[in-house]
Amino acid sequence: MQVLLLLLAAAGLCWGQYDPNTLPKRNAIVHLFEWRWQDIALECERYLAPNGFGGVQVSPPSENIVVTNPNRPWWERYQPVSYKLCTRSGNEEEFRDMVTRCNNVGVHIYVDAVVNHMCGAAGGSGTHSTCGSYFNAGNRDFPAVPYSGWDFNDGKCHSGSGEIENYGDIYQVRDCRLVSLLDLALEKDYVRSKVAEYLNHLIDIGVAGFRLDAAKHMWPGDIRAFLDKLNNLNIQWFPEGTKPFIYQEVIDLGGEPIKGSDYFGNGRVTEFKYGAKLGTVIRKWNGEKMAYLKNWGEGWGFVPSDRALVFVDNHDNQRGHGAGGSSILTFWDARLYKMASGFMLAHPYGFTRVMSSFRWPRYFENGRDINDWVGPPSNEDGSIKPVTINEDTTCGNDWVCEHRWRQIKNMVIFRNVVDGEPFSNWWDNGSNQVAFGRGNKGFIIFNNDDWNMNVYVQTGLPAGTYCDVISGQKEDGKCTGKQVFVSGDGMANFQINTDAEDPFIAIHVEAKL
Ligand code: AAO
Repeated sequence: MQVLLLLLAAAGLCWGQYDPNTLPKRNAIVHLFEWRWQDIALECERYLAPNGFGGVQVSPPSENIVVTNPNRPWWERYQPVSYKLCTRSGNEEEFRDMVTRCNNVGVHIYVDAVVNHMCGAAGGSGTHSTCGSYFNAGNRDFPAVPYSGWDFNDGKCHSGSGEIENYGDIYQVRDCRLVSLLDLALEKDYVRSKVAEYLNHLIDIGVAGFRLDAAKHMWPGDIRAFLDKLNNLNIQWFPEGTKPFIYQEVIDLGGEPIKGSDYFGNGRVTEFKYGAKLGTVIRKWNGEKMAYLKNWGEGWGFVPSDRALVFVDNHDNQRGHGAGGSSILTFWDARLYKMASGFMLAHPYGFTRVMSSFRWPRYFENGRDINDWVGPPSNEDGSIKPVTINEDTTCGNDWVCEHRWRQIKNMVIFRNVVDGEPFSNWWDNGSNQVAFGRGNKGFIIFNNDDWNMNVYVQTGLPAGTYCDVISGQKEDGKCTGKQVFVSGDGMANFQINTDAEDPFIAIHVEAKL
């Protein structure tokens, strides 16, 4: 028994890195999808640090194939050809400058690490790569790493086509090609060492952790083997002995043999059920209602809270890639999206990631967006357009900047204010009017019914006048939006009409007059 416990401890505890490595009271990161490094550096300094964001997930920084048919899709960045830090987002110097400047204001950088594969099998040969490195997909030659034929899983895959044909077969999922992407032989120590070298380069520059792309397509033990080779974080910004935060992209919506829990030994996993279910509830599909959210979290069959990375949408499922389906809420459904984001950021379950997108010419044909490939706002020569900032603090050049929407930004702050406080004072009307608090620090209430709401509920908060941080916020000692009066017994009256611009109200102790 003792031996078993020791083994379990070794497998489950020693290697795992579950702590997001954000500064205390910074409890959300934002995915600045396809942003340039120089824009991220500025955003850390001018917006993210002052508003309590803990970090940024950046798009893959490793050199990728240049795809011209279609013309420079966003997904070309998921096809590495080398581990040089050289992409449309910027070069190594700009990457270093970003990491340094963001760390210096307490905003940490999380790298999207594409290490399951290189480019697609039909990627051709030549120097059509973001840094001009030569490669030959046909004979598996990537001299800039270097990788060659025996570093790939071609011989190990047992599906007829060499592709993943059946997600019910765990060997295919791990040993065959995902959408034709050349699958690295991570069982080889050489390949593990090259991956670790790449990640250590990033760690030494100062990054705080990694999203492991396509983790489901790697064996958990192979992941552990390269994680085992990683350095501790740079002591210029992190306490000695800090391990990188690891969150693995494992799509587990149920119904397949590979489970998120298979990966707990390595770090956290992306909980895809979260956004899919929350979208279904807020859209009121399949008879779902917000009252059912009372036991949101593990009660809904999600992974344990301290193993979960959660999000309303991600760069894939906001455009029909990956998994989650049509229930996923995105900026295109702004009103419902803000409610879902508000719910997520108020609720204690999981570590939260906010999405920040670019607009694209969405166009549905037969239920599918035929422009799902369109890359970031760019110039004629393919370079990515800068993120410009309008006078009203929103973004220009087709950058959506959901993280700058007042409702979402203020809920990121709410999450920091209520950090560590228990889920409390749940109330619902049996339908789609619900409310809950976080100890005596914050309270949120929603009306997603088709009729007006006028209720007295227990907030758990100290008496006083609070500014609603959804319709406005506290500025110069005044509320720019609605006010809420909490009486001595913690009760407060809330009125939310069904046609309100945003049918929810949130208050917390730092927005009290
Ligand atoms: C592009 C072209 C391809 C071409 C390839 C190579 O589109 O036609 O063959 O280049 O030339 C992204 C894009 C891809 C793109 C790729 C490389 O999305 O379109 O391919 O870059 O440029 C699976 C993986 C998951 C992956 C997701 C997209 O498990 O890891 O597919 N996400 C990551 C990234 C993503 C990136 C890659 C990985 C590759 O976030 O941006 O791809 O680096 C099931 C499985 C899931 C599976 C989905 C989709 O989901 O469970 O594991 O995700 O299928 O194939 C229900 C089920 C649900 C199921 C879903 C869809 O909801 O409950 O389980 O249906 O069937």
